[in-house]
Amino acid sequence: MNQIIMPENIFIGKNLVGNEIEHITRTLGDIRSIFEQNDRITAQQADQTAYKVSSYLPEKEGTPGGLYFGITRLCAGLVGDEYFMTKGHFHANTDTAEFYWGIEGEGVLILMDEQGNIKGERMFPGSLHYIPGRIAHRVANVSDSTLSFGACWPSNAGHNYDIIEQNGFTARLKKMNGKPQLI
Ligand code: M6P
Ligand code: ZN
Repeated sequence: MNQIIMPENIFIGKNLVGNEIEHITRTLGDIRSIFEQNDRITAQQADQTAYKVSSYLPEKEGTPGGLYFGITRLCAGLVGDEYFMTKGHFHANTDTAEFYWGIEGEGVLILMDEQGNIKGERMFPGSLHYIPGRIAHRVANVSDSTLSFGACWPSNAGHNYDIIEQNGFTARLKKMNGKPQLI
């Protein structure tokens, strides 16, 4: 009774650890189709990690009112002139929003509305990003080291990857004259 206990899962430094944390890895081969010059990904590079996501999903997927928490670690690199990036998605439950925040490294959060209008927000340690419903979101690493960012989203948001798989984003984040540009 009236006990004070240790939490099961902790966010320590840049790591999310605990028995209930789920870890997924996406290799360059897994996300090959998102890159314009994907023929540049060699068989050897296909096994290379592009990013890892650690998530705490304390509610059953689809539960209204619940929240999920994730840390994504995105490696540095280029496929041709395009920065390593996450797959990107709309939410299946279209009106649900999400927070992203920068933890380590430098990146750009690419936001696209349903009409295809694009906006990029600089991501850096401490940057905070509100992603409203009906906005597709993807993060690119524009630095030479790992980019880590946090995410918090509703447990009934879901992921819709199909629209992005079919049409992509209307602009790509490319390294042009040494600088990131949305083209
Ligand atoms: C964040 C959250 C997750 C998402 C992950 C990777 O942690 O938005 O829901 O899965 O980034 O992004 P994606 O699913 O687009 O590859
Ligand atoms: Zn999302």
